[in-house]
Amino acid sequence: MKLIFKILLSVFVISCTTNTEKKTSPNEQKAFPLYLKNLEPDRELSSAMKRSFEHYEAPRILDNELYTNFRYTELKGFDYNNGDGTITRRDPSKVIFENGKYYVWYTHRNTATKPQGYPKCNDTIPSADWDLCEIWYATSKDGFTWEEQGLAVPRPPKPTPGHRSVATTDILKWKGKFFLYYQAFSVPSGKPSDGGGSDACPVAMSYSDSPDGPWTSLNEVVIPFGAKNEWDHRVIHDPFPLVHNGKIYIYYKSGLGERDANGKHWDCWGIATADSPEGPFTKHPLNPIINSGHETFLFPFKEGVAAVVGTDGIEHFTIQYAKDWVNFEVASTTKLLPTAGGPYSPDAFNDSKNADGITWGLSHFINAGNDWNKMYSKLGRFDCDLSQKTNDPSLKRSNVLLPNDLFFKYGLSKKQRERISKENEALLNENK
Ligand code: AAL
Repeated sequence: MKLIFKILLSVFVISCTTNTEKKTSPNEQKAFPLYLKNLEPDRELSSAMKRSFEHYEAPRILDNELYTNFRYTELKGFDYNNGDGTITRRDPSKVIFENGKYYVWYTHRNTATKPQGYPKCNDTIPSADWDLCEIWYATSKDGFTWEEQGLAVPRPPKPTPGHRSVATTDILKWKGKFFLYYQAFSVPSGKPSDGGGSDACPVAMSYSDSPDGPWTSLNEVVIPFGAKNEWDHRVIHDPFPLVHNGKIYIYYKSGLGERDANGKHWDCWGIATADSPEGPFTKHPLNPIINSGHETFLFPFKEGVAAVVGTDGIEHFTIQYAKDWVNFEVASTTKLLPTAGGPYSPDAFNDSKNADGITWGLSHFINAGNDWNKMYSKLGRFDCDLSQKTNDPSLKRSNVLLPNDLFFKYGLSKKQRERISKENEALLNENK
């Protein structure tokens, strides 16, 4: 079906874009046909139908390689102290396959108390879920049951960046060696810093000959803050390394503009590239290159790169694609996306010109115990069909029915009910 459709579609699109004859005007043309095979090449189309054929890879969701829904599975092998908030595991790296098993690295916190916020924190009490953390790792034979291996990157001694917390890591394999990039906090998250950032940290790196370590810290920042009035002045978050055209591409997030009514900066993503893992990294002149997604992850797909753009921003809950690795276009919209996903991306480092895509990875679930007074996060597994080779129609279904009570869980606030009753009263008074 896919091949026939693609042939039909290419004939139609070519005729649309190259047809120099005057198109039939809408009034003269017949109704849109029941089957696409009867679609007239010179037909005048509405914006929506034009977009269906020209913007998206395919007008029907089942034929769109960059659409998927997501399925989730609880992981075995991680203990969370009965969810008392003292242990957290979050922000998993990409998953890699080495030595006959899967590896993942993540932010690990094990503190005497749950996070207490700033300035209640101190040298043993965390301000946030990712404060006073280290980078730990785990291995697995099947991606469902994991064996925690323990510490990979500790907090370095003062004054090395990261002495307060090392968090939100990702892995690069380059010329047979392994590199972990991570956020290097020198102050507790929540402490206002230069330019109003309260989650301020640059990116640092440690390296090893083996995924099992030992890891040696470069002991310096590799992706620095932007200058005072630059978009990425406040934070450099979520380093995400991939290999493209013989270079290292690190996608990262920062937040620009004033905080909005919900206290949010405008989350955007940029690229920093280098010829070697320790840098120097050059920030792309077109940065920012993704306009949304506090939680976004990427993977090489065909000759380009895809981005799963999660929470926040005008294009949140979209899957995007950049054939040139810089200019992203929305490829599909979807729901229940992985938060802070770390995909198993076999082509992450092999500079493929026809990368297959992904079918699973790990993500995190914040407030895992549904009790903000015991704030901790846990890791989970997601599965999807964002792969050229895989063809799972159930993962292309769009009408994923959510439990009805989930909708009523997100009810109106007292203030919203008061606004509505005032509107009702005003309407009744107008019509007395
Ligand atoms: C994550 C990431 C960064 C932030 C915090 C931990 O989702 O955005 O790492 O600092 O939240």
